[in-house]
Amino acid sequence: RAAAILAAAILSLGMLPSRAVALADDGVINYDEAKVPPYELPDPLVMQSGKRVVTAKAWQNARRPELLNLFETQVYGRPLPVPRKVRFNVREEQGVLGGRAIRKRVKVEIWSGGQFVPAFAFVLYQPRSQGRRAPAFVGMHLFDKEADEPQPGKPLEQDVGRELPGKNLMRTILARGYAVASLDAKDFCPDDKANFCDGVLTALFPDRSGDPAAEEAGAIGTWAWGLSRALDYFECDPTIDARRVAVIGHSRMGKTALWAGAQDQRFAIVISNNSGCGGAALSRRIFGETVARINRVFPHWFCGNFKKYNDREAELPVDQHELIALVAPRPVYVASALEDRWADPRGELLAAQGAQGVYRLFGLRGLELTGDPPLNQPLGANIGYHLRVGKHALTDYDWLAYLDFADRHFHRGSRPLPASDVARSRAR
Ligand code: GTR
Repeated sequence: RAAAILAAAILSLGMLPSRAVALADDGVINYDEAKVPPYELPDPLVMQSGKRVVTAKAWQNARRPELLNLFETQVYGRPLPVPRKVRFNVREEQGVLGGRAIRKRVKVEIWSGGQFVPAFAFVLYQPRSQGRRAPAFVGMHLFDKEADEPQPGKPLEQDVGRELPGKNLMRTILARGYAVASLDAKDFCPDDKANFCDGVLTALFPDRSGDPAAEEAGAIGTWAWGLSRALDYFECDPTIDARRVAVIGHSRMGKTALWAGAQDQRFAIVISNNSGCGGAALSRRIFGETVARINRVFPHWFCGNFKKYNDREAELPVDQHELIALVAPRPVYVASALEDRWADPRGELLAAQGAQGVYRLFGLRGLELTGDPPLNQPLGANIGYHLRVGKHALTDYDWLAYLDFADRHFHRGSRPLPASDVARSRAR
């Protein structure tokens, strides 16, 4: 095992063998660090007018709204409106895992056209209350909602020396005091360019059809809206600490988690796992998946305007380090996998580092690192980062790092339950 870890550890990002791969009709995908073009990143702390932002107040009041607007109009589309009325029905509330936890199935209806329309459903696992509200993780497709004992993470193929303390990951998450909720992307819009407007999108917004127009939300914007609606539920469930909710996602759902967390400041922590192009990776590096390729294969993910930047990344008024910066001053975690070159691990690291100036404005430490990151070593204070061995996946290793990060940032302990709910949970 030590040999395997050592072998993995001597591979640093820069030392990976270089190769360029031709995909059917995509031209050439670059995997060669030497072929990354020279580029200049937009400075998150310089307004479009050229004025420098030097205070946290100026960031919050002027630059943050300016950047949000650019991401809305040029990348993800305008946010869908917040519903006027939402109704939550807890359809099942059952003791699971030997009575140590509770599973809830929640159906959500949204007011539209003069009536409540069934919108989406999700499953929530939470520790049996110890008299305190549980902090929570929420994301799309985090576990199999039908399994009796779902397993959110995937075991790592290589052993990196971190054993799960519980029987499996769900038990570990619950034993550490966290709730975890999983939503289904297709409830909001199917992940299919031919019919992505089916789902709740057209039920609630009947004028939507076809590819997203210039500033219209695509699938990522729609899914992000869904994550905020789950947070609306947490605000109504007195057993959950809605002020300590981490939004998390892997890959396309990592892009979604970042966009949800950038916009909705109620998310207390934002976690991007291997989110790559259109997520945590810098577009201007043109390494692995590119803007042109993602727009061609997934025309329904981003807004219409994003297609203007196919093969013209330098013209983007933003880059993805500024998406990460939009989370400030809240903690954000970016994780990469060594073999996941399609997602450009180095581009994800540079984007995380590129957000640091904004955290410093708030007097916060970001990710202090010079040179290549050590493997399998969580880093950073308010900007967390790790590069683990292995492939594109949300693994138990990743989850354990996120649990530690959340423990550190949620350290003050959650608020007590209201007295009536303490009595109710005792009676169960
Ligand atoms: C790929 C896509 C990536 C990533 C991934 C996933 O096909 O090119 O951007 O989102 O799917 O979600 O697993």
